[in-house]
Amino acid sequence: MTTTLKPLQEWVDSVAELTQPDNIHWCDGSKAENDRLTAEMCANGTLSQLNDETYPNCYLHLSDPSDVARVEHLTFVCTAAEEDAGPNNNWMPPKAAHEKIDALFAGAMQGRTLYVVPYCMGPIDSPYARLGVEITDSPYVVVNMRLMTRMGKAALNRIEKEGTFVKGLHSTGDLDPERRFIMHFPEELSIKSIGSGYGGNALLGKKCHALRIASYQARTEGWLAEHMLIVGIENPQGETHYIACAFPSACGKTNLAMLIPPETHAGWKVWTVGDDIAWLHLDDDGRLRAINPEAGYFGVVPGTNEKTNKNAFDMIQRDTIYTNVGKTADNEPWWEDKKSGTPTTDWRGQSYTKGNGPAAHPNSRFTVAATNNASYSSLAEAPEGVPISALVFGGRRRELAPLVYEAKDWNHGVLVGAGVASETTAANIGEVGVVRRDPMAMKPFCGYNFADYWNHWLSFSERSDKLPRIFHVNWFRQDEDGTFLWPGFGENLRVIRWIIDRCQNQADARSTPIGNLPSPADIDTTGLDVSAETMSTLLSVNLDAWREEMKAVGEYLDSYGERLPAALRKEQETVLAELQKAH
Ligand code: SAT
Ligand code: MN
Repeated sequence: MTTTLKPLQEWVDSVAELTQPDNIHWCDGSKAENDRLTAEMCANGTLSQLNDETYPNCYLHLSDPSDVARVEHLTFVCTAAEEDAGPNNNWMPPKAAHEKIDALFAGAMQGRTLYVVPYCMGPIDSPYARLGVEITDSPYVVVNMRLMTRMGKAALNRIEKEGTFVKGLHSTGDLDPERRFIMHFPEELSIKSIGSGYGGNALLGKKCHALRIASYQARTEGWLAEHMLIVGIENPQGETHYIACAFPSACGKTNLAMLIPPETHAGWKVWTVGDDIAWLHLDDDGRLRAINPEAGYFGVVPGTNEKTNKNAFDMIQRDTIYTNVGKTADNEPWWEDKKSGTPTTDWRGQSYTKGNGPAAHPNSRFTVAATNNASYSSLAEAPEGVPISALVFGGRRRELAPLVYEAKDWNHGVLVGAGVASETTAANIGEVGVVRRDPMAMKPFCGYNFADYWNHWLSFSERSDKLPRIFHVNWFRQDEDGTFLWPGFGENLRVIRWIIDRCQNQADARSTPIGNLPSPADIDTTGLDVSAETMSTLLSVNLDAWREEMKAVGEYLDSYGERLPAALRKEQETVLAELQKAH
């Protein structure tokens, strides 16, 4: 297989000349190709097969111990003008960036095979889908891309028809963090990544293309590429409402996308459309519609069990690639909070000893096709996507942010999103548990200046009067002893119900300076072991603390200088003034 598309063939030729591979292979996405690559990786130790009786068709990959998460400090957005990348991104001039990274690519594929991976982000027949080609020297990346995207022949056919595609060049290089860079050239629709084999750094269709490049493209084309799960909530009457929720990495998007209703909620069903990324478009009627550009899940393994996420637990019993988990003596995968089995080997491949760190890395991952998920929505492949009733922002915050509140209107909702703060997680190399601003959960993923991004968000209120309402949730409130106040997981459906009822004008709320909150009585707590006092803590607004928060949000917005939209500043001033008046 090669291609009839000249620019694609020329690009592959020029990359081969630079990187000097021994072989070139064009991926067709077939099972036979996948089986062959898997067998080769098992033979050379890149993969090992897990217990085929209890975990059929499951494999374990252990990455280099220095290569287990995204690397925001080595991730660059290289626009011609520095201000276009904004204070939210690391920046390098495109020419300097190409020179720096091309020097690392020179000869990098000697002794290796260069794989050409054509892929489609979104249902293959969707007008909203976008195409890409990743060149990589990692067969692990190829088999992951096959699960995470529509990869192979059908994608190449569409690329040849349309002629436009995002170019992604990847090599694992020598895995030295000193020679690791993830560079984006949004003006050229291209990506270059070297020195890492880990998910978000190496599976270029995901964060690099579907968020950083796509967010840039979306702004010029009038849509949104967001770090959001998409989930359908079906009530006992059979009506389904879709919501899209933006939470930072490793804050429970996969769990919410696959939620199992609690026993008290007979007749309710939850349908997964996507667990990480949403592409949102206004349709001809002015309704916001979402597609999931991905075809699989790259989820956090630790904490997954029959109680926290039974759908995920079940779907990773087969056809799954595990990365950086531990193993039992029976060659089964093991992770913290799995609730069964005993680890004998840890994620470094060393024998497991208690007190010597976790068996599974906190950012260990599963890769699995979406079709393995029992709650996979029948509309997940719909070319036109699903209509969105509510957008929900959230973060991981021990204090301050209530369980749920509703923005007063769209523009206030943009401020709520812009002000999101969350504790950092193991999904990025760096300190864990530090509160930082993570607007719209897009801090690591917005491919251009946040000031322009907020302006783009604000522009939607002029384009439609049928926009979804905007909410903020926080499942992670704790008391002074560090105990979680809200049970979370399946019980979050109780909060989602209030959100959907609000969208239908069927639920009450009280107005406060930060937005509209339910009274404790508005959230159904039947059968739940949460005291009235706790509910009132979860649903209260600490005016003193919020005044400080709103001032801090103002200072954060100031750091975007002249480009900050005046309308966003006005929203912040209004909320602060109301908080001051309420004193
Ligand atoms: O590494 S990924 O970016 O793919 C996962 C995540 O951090 O959200
Ligand atoms: Mn994510």
